[in-house]
Amino acid sequence: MTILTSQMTLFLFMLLSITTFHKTMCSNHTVVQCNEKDREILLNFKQGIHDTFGRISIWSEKDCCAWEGVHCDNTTERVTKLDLHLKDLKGEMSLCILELEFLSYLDLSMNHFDVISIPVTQHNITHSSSLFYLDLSFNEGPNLHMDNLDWLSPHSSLKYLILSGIDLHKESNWLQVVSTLPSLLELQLTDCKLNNFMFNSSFEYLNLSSIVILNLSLNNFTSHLPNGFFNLTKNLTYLYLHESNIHGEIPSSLLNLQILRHLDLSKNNLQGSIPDRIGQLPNIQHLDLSMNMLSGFIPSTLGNLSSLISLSIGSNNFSAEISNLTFSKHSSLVSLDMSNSNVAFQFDLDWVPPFQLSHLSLSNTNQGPNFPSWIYTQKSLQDLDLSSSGISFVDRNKFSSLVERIPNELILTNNSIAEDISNLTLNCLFLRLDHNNFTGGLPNISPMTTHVDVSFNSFSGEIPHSWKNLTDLQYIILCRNRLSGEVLVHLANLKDLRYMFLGENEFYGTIPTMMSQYLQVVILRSNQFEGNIPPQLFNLTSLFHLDLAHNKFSGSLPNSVYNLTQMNTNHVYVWRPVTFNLFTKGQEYVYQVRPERRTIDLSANSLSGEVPLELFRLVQVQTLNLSHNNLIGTIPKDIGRMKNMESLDLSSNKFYGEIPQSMSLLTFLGYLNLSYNNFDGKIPTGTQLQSFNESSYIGNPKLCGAPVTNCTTEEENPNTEKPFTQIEDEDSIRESMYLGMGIGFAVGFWGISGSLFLIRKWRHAYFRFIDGVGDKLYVTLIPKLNNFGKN
Ligand SMILES: *[C@@H]1O[C@H](CO)[C@@H](O)[C@H](O)[C@H]1NC(C)=O
Ligand SMILES: *[C@@H]1O[C@H](CO)[C@@H](O)[C@H](O)[C@H]1NC(C)=O
Ligand SMILES: *[C@@H]1O[C@H](CO)[C@@H](O)[C@H](O)[C@H]1NC(C)=O
Ligand SMILES: *[C@@H]1O[C@H](CO)[C@@H](O)[C@H](O)[C@H]1NC(C)=O
Ligand SMILES: *[C@@H]1O[C@H](CO)[C@@H](O)[C@H](O)[C@H]1NC(C)=O
Ligand SMILES: *[C@@H]1O[C@H](CO)[C@@H](O)[C@H](O)[C@H]1NC(C)=O
Ligand SMILES: *[C@@H]1O[C@H](CO)[C@@H](O)[C@H](O)[C@H]1NC(C)=O
Ligand SMILES: *[C@@H]1O[C@H](CO)[C@@H](O)[C@H](O)[C@H]1NC(C)=O
Ligand SMILES: *[C@@H]1O[C@H](CO)[C@@H](O)[C@H](O)[C@H]1NC(C)=O
Ligand SMILES: *[C@@H]1O[C@H](CO)[C@@H](O)[C@H](O)[C@H]1NC(C)=O
Ligand SMILES: *[C@@H]1O[C@H](CO)[C@@H](O)[C@H](O)[C@H]1NC(C)=O
Ligand SMILES: CC(=O)N[C@H]1CO[C@H](CO)[C@@H](O)[C@@H]1O
Repeated sequence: MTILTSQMTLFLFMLLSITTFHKTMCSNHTVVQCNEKDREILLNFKQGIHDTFGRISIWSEKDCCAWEGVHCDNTTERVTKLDLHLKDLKGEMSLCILELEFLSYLDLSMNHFDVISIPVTQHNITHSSSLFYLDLSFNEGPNLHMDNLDWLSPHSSLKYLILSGIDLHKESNWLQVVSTLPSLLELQLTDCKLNNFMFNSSFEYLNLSSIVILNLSLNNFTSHLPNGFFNLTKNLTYLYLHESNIHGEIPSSLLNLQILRHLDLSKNNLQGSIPDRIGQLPNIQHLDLSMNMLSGFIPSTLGNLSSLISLSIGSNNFSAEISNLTFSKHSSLVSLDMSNSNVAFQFDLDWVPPFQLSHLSLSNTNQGPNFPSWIYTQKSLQDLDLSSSGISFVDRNKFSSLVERIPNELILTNNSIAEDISNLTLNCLFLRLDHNNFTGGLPNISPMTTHVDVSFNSFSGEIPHSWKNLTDLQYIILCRNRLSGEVLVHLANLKDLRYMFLGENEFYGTIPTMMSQYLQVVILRSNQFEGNIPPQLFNLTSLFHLDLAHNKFSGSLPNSVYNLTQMNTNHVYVWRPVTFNLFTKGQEYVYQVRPERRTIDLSANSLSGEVPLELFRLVQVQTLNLSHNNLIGTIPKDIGRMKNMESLDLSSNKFYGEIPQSMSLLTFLGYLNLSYNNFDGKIPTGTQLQSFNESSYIGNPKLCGAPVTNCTTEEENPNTEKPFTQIEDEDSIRESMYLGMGIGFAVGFWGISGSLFLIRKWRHAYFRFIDGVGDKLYVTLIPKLNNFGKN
């Protein structure tokens, strides 16, 4: 195993240290004193570093062997190991550090270094290097690059070389360089912008036969894999080539790799069919061919791979049938992902598989209308994803006990299940039952639950007692049900809540003054909430989407609205965006929650009083809808600074005064509605404000200028009643939603892409999520990440 190999080395290393330690104790040696030359090199290295958190501030005292991350040999007193991973270091990573004569282990990974410098002296290091472990990976500097890898040549003892995340696109000979390292066991060059596999030159002379672990995922090869390439890598056991823009067919030399255990070719452009010879990979345990363009039949020889632990072949173009026979020998299978495929599943109704899965995804496949009965036999499922699989009917008892058992992730999104599950207690951490036909009360959920989405069902009644103490809950999505009660009283206790989607239910009550400080999204749209909007709501520094529309809120807007700092800064961190479709009066519109689209929608309430001018200083807001209230105010000149504004609706209020010339600076404005107010003066001319049609301005009798016609005559406005009709309002909502919608926005709701791993913040979130999934971790692309932490 990946983890074993590197761990064993670590173990040996420690064993060595312990023995030397023992020896010194016997000879009553005094404390190790650091070698003066080594000390100087370390101090040199430190010079370029910004140690923002003071993690290596101790690096100045006399004895460098006692410094953070530095390890010396007890007898020779020379520096042998430098481990500074995850120390928040920034600045320059100077490879002068490799001049440490006895350095055998160097780990500078997972910091924020933004430049690497390679001193010329690197190329003529005279001592024979004993460096066997070198990890510079996952530093987050935007411009971390190396022109070439020539500096590696003195380090011929290297066994582990991990440079993931460093831009190596200028190094076209990377393969040649690494082939000069005769002991190399593990090579990780993920996300190095490699664009070349030396396809056109000959590679037969390369010596890659020592490599056991090869990870070249997340590069951009834009080509096929050279056919005989894997004839050179006879010891290859772990191969990761995920998302690397590889074209062509699966090369036949790959199927000669007799000891291959992990093979990940997912998210490429592979074509052709899976060769029959795949059945001759006797040791394969993890096979991931998902998200390619493979077609044809799924070979029956796949059934011979009796060592398989995880199989992922979804999102291809197979036109195949799969029967219980395909899996007859897969008694070790733990993870199966066949999502997004047209494969016809021909399992006998009474089939009892030879395996017990912990992870199963059959989303976007054709399973229904009955829940697949073989899944009921799986007693150790941790994750189950059956979204969009056409299921309508379940065996009530078997279904209940299955879903209650699942501890991690349960996704049944977008089926037609119409059960009453109010008696169940679901123990999963991630729960998605949205877009079904569940009825009755909400089920009980575990106090550890972090994500709940039960939107678009027919759940009714109040929030169950078990939902009132969910201290870990971060995402609660209850939209479009028939739920009622004073929900906010309970949610106010959830200190970690980020997303709160309660729209389109029958909830009532007021907004409490204390709410989670982490709230990013608050959607209370279309309920019966009432009372004032407490100033504290505008004090939530992470909030970027606030939708209180269509309730009965009253009172005025507090000045503290400017404290919505997230509406004002242009960088937002969000776990993931959310998009869903709303059907209103037979029409569908897309409702988007994404951080680039800062939204304030307070429309169709009974808000009154003066609108604080601060509202128009929230420069990042893209959608502002205050329509259908009784708000008074003018549009200040400041509005010209709201440069990102795409949709502005102030209609049916009591705004007055002139439309400032500066409004013409809002070049992204795609929807404008100022109708039915008391604006006066002339609409600024020669600007795009003329590109909106008259309906944007109608109902302001004193407003002049194109596109308003008849504006010289003082219009009578006998009817002071607001011309507010439900239909008109919904039309305008729909329009304003459409506008400014990004093209190609297709981030799946809970979709987790491999590139997640590159972004530290996300990586941690993902690992938390994946924790306990065990083997799923292996199929993912970076076996290195937790080498020394896990297993
Ligand atoms: C010897 O080395 C080990 C491991 O590096 C260390 O823990 C120990 O303190 C050292 N012993 C002395 C006497 O310095
Ligand atoms: C080590 O040597 C010093 C003197 O050189 C002595 O005082 C001390 O007791 C010795 N310690 C041990 C553990 O033998
Ligand atoms: C290393 O090479 C550089 C030029 O490449 C030369 O100037 C320098 O003297 C050499 N250093 C040693 C220690 O040989
Ligand atoms: C390949 O692996 C075997 C078994 O671990 C080992 O004996 C052999 O030396 C390796 N080959 C190379 C070229 O490292
Ligand atoms: C990959 O490389 C091709 C050309 O070599 C380029 O057109 C494409 O944009 C690159 N893709 C990415 C994701 O960088
Ligand atoms: C790879 O090796 C196999 C068997 O050892 C051989 O048949 C094939 O011709 C080789 N392919 C290339 C391109 O060298
Ligand atoms: C849900 O049930 C209602 C009536 O009970 C039915 O009209 C509707 O079509 C069902 N929806 C789905 C998605 O099954
Ligand atoms: C829930 O449990 C109660 C008591 O055990 C039972 O009377 C009721 O029928 C159950 N409801 C459903 C929908 O199973
Ligand atoms: C809520 O959780 C806390 C801490 O876990 C516990 O002390 C308290 O009893 C729980 N309250 C309810 C109503 O379950
Ligand atoms: C808003 O937050 C600030 C600082 O966290 C605090 O001083 C202030 O009292 C808060 N305002 C309200 C209305 O809670
Ligand atoms: C706005 O935030 C600032 C700084 O956090 C705080 O001092 C101030 O009290 C807040 N204003 C209101 C009205 O909460
Ligand atoms: C247990 C079981 O259902 N076995 C069936 C698997 O498929 C073959 C071929 O369709 C049947 O003959 C077995 O009875």
